[in-house]
Amino acid sequence: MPQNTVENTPVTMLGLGAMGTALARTWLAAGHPLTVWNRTPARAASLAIEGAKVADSAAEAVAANTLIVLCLLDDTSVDEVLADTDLVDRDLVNLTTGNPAQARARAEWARARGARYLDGGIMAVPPMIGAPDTGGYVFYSGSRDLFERHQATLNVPAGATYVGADAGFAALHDVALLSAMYGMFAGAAHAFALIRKEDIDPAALAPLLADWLAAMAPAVHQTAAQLASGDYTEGVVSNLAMQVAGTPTFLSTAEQQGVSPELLSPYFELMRRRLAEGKGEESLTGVIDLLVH
Ligand code: FVH
Repeated sequence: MPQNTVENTPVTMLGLGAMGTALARTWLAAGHPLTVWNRTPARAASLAIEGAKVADSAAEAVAANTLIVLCLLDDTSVDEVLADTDLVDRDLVNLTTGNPAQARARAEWARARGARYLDGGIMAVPPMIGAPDTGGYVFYSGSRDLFERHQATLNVPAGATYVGADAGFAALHDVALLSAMYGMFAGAAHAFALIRKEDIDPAALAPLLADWLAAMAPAVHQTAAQLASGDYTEGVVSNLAMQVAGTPTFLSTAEQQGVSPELLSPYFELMRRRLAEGKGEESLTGVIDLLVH
């Protein structure tokens, strides 16, 4: 096994889309010898000028280095790109977005081909790569040994956060956080819709929304504590009964403003179901139990 340091670990990068190119550029800038390959060769041109070696095939790129990073469109493209490569004794780090089952299957697939495997979930958009102050990072799961061996190199584009030996955990954390993000976007969309036809500047609402969401976000810590203790009434300030009593106000306001309640209604329905189970003194944590089959 070669001695790897952040200064000199050579990296092979497969996939030079928006994200792959951003990742590759940080390794080049940090002085890592870099070999790249992309299905459409033109996308490698700027990296070649910056010092990357451009391989003629994925097989040639995989043969060039031990550490192979993939950032492709989806799991199918990973299959296609690696089909004719020799992965024996390679360290495969797959940053292609996928679901947990795909990650676990890919880990087995890699093991069967003689490779070590780490899966990754990128919590960043391309401009956040190589920009530590922007808060981007990458979840990793799979072989802990592999993570520790390459941690310094993986830290170059964005903070590397290991979340477990189960190869599916990076994808699961990724999807969990992004799901919460979509819930937030859904709430914000409803809020903007409510003021859409009024003489209220969306630019004036935006900072109020951002501050309010930031103020409410720490509530997830109480949710986690309640899930751990099993007592969903612990420390409750605004109980479920009170919150359900308030839902008609939200629905009537939506109606008055000519706004569809379709983003809010499913959540309100779950709150009502939990209340109907006699859990009025709880927080909203009980909704989680209704979601899990
Ligand atoms: N960009 C983003 O904001 C998000 C942030 C979070 C993580 N995602 C995931 O990163 C993966 C790559 O995303 P990307 O932004 O680089 O995507 P594209 O710019 O569309 O590039 C796609 C690359 O995949 C290659 N590719 C697609 N299909 C195939 C195939 N069948 N065989 C070989 N390569 C394939 C494509 O090649 P080309 O079109 O240039 O020839 C690009 O290199 C992704 O999982 C995001 O979910 C990004």
